[in-house]
Amino acid sequence: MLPGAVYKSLGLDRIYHKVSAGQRLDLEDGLRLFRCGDLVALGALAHQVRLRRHGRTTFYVVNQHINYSNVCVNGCLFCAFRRRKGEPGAFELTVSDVVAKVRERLQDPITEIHMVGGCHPELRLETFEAMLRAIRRIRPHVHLKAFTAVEIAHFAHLEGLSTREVLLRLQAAGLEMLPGGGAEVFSPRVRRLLCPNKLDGDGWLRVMREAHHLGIKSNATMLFGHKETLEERLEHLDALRRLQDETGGFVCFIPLPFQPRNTEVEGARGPSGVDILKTMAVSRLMLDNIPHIKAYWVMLGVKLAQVALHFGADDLDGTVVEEKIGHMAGADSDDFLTRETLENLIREAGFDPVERNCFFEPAQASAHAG
Ligand code: V47
Repeated sequence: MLPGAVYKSLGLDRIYHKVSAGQRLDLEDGLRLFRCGDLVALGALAHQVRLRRHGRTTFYVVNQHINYSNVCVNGCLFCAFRRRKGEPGAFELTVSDVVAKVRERLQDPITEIHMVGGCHPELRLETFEAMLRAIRRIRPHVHLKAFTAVEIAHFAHLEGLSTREVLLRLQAAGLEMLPGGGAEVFSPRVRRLLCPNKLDGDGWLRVMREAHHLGIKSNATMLFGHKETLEERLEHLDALRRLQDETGGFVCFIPLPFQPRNTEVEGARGPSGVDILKTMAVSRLMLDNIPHIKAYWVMLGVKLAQVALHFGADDLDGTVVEEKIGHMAGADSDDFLTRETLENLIREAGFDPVERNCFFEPAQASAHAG
């Protein structure tokens, strides 16, 4: 970290002392950090916290993304992935299509399958149970991270069940973790503008609380750089921090920079590089109870993701393969990275690569076997 005098000159004296003492920052501190003109000083503060927690370790995962469908009833303006049923470009996979995708990569040492889709108007819960069971049969050791809190609430609505009942059924079929998507920004103002039909912020947090109480860990995201204010970003982080105090179920936080192409968000160009790095650093500093911060290379681009490892992030996500949500919105990153590329990127940035599973435990040889 830079000398205390630097932070004093920036008016960040109090924050510097709080961070050094491991004390919690409040929303006003967060705003001061966002408004700090010295990006390197801000990054150094977050980097100190990152080094304290993880040393020079940077995590990555060998994973596979599967999108079972992009058909969605919600119509969120920021989403370039969604289609109405029957619209050109709409797709939905059957259980055997999903099995075929898993089989295609059976020779790869994958430890995590990340499966999400849109809020499909007809697909039934039993289809999703069948998908999970089928994957489990052919890859018995892989960890299944699937369905956002928004999808869980949608399944519950279609089935006339509670979200807790849906979670229990999916857990019995093999679901181990929920990905962090669908959180966007919790602000009701922004949700009214961009995704009025989607599960609201309180609903998202409620499903996550239920999942955590059932022993299903999850990640959390924040989509930023569209219509939200800095205060709304900080309120979002604070809501996650409060739930985490209660449940301890969040494993990793993922700030997602908005990709504007092919979306219907007027006048939004997505965040600048400086804004992305600031948001990464502020997230690390505010979320004192969430262990990991992910620089998701798909949305950041590989180059900025590498730099973000010096701004509080300790994870690069994974090999991915066939990512659609970011790429359909214009993300110009590659489709996938090999394990070797990920390790080289991490080493070149000055860190020690460690392969993890979805819970951030060291990847096990047994998972590689199947
Ligand atoms: O929920 C949608 C976001 C999310 C755009 O949990 C967009 O490990 C940018 O949640 N520009 C899906 N973002 C991705 C996601 C995720 C990815 C990797 C790992 C994990 C994890 C979770 O992408 C959506 C939405 O918030 N999104 N459209 C867009 N135009």
